[in-house]
Amino acid sequence: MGDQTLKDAILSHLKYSLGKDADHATIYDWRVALSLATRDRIVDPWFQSTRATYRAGAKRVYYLSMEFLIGRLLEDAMVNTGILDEAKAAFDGMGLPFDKIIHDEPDAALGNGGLGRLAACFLESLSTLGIPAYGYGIRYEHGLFRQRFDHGRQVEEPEDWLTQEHVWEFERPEAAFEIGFAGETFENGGRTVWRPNESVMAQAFDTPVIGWKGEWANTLRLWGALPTKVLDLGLFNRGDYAGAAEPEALARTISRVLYPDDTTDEGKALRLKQEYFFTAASLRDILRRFESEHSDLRDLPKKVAIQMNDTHPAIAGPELVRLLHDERGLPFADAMMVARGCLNYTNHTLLPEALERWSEGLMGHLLPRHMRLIEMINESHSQQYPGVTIIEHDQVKMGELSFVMASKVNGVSALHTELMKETVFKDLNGLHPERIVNQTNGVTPRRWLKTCNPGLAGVVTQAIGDGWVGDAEKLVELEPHIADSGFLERFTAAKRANKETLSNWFGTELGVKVDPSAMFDVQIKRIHEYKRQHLNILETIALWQEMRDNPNGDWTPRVVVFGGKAAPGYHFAKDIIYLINSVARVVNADPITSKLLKIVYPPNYNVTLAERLIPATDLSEQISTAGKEASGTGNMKFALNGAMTVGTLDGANVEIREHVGAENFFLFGMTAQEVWARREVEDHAGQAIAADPKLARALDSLRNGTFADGDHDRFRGIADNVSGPDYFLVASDFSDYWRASREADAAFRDPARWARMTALNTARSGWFSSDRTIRGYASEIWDALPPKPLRSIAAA
Ligand code: BZD
Repeated sequence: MGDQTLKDAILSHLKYSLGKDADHATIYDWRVALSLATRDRIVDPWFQSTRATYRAGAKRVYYLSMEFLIGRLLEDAMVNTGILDEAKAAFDGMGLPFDKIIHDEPDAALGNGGLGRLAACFLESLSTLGIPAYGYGIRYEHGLFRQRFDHGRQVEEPEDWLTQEHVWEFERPEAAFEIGFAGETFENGGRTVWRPNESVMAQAFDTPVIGWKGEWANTLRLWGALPTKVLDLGLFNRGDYAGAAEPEALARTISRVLYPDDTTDEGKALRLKQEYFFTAASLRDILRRFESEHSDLRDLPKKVAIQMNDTHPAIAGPELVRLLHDERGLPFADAMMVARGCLNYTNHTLLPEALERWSEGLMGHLLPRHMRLIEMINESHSQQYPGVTIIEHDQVKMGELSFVMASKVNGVSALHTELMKETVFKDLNGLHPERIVNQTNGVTPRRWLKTCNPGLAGVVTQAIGDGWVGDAEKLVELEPHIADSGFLERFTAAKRANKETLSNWFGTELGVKVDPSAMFDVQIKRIHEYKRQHLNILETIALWQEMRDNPNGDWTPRVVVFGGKAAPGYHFAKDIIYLINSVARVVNADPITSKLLKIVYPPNYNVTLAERLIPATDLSEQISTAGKEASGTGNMKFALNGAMTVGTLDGANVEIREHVGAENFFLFGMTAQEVWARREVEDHAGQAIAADPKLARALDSLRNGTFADGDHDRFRGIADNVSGPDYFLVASDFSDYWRASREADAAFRDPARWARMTALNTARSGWFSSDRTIRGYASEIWDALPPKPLRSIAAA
């Protein structure tokens, strides 16, 4: 490296790492060469970070998560190391298409949605703040499925990001642990010994995660499953080739695929194996590192903070007790104290069907020693605090187990944390009132403003300098500029340019022609009943019907955009997708409304698509039934990028509204308390429909075949649900949603007012930076500090 220019480094990698000469290099070759040249700039700060941590004897934070939804890494890494402009200039100079090269990178979708993306933002913020940390997870060969539409219906296809070499990772064959399952336990010399009868190797793959300004890098360590025994030579020699390869295939299954469901707890044995596999390997690694520096295990909580991202790594409680008590001989009570001193738990949902429970039978079979330890944990807790049990109806409740084994338990927004105390953890909170704390989620402003929206980021930087990138709360300095019409014009022009780019993309990629001056109204997230995409499409149908009645009315033209995947087994969610696509087909072909309304549903929503859509959005849809969305993080990304929100008082919407000002947020709908009361009203849906003819007509169109080639039954399920049980209160919130949407329309028709409101959203969203969230975890949960002051932070 040395003084080599970036261009030289790229050409050198092209030649010596890829064995290609510039005349024959493909886009892929250039992308890999650029990635390797960028990676080289990360390795030194990475080593220095490790050394600084070691030298300071600093406490390390370990973030255990089944999911890291990291997306593409190249552009973000170039932005954080400050080489983006130089890289672009190098490729421009060689006459090569820089954008195309960057967009060649596969999107690493090692997660389902918000929970996984939050983990990725946290890793970046931990590095930006210089807090020594490791992310631990699974190196899935196949991430979240690829979504395609076949005549409007979702089709799932396997995702295969690892068929190309993953250039960011370093394989660590020496960092491997044997992980056992099943078998038996016995007593030996006063200690319990677990002898598994099945095992796999967990092997580490490390990806450095560089922080803003390239000063600190932490490690994302993902475990891949390998067989302990590669080939059964005996079987092979007897000609049984399939049988001979079986151990390898079986072992690899554990890290083969990401479970694509984030709503229901399926309770499958392979899932429990995955959870134990990565948790056990991570704990082994954590103890190995601790023991190489320290001798007294009772000091573990001073040097180690472990965050369990939801209950997926909840087996960490019993496993850590096992490692300390069975394997290292600490008395059980001491092992419990040490384990609890290290562990913390974040809850991400109150939905009862998503709360993990494992049958005692399965747990006892796959992890016999852990099942016994869970019983002991349960006994010791209920002796001290009668009234709560971790095991109920032959099931282990992983939320309760995590709670009991954690020093701190946190929710992810103020409302969610309060509801946790009142509902799922009411009894435990009564016994341990100091344990639950709130840490409202955040998003990294590097990826979610600077990188994804360079136009708007440039306008912001021109006004207030670039200090906001490392300290997003500085965005409030934009407020005085909002009185300046020149600033507002530039702000609006940046949004307009993004909308033009997106319109072109809709045209070329999806064949839908949209008008960039229309309001871009976007709902992107997993498809769920509680997120209520069906409320959105019903309102869109009603709007279309009203527009047709009066095409010369004073309408605000809209482009309604949806993005999101449904879990493969979630039939109602798949019906919603089918409905949206069917409505889009009819509406987009209607000559009467063609200048007023378009519906676009690009398939395969992922991090990369979010980066494309969010900068071009005028109106962000955050319309979940109050009390159901733990936080939301998309809502924050939109506000940061100068979109207005139409939303309920749910999750972090509440805090976003407080920050940006009630007058800059389109609020509608019932509160969580009103939702509970409304469900008690007999025929609440029928009453709401009778009171709103627009809703009645929209529902009729689902039953009369308008969107189904005359097939009256195709969408009857959705119509009947909304008219009947309507647990998520689509009907009851419809009229108020309509009102708020028309208020948004009116505001949009006043461009000066709209510009002011959207700029205020950006100016006042800095608090939703994941840097602020991580500072909260560091001081209130982990007691972790950066070992050395970073220049970028000191300057901020
Ligand atoms: O976590 C989400 C919540 O629904 C959001 O409200 C919140 O903002 C984010 C981050 O805190 N939860 C998930 O994304 N959950 C999952 O993805 C998931 C995955 C596997 C199993 C269960 C849930």
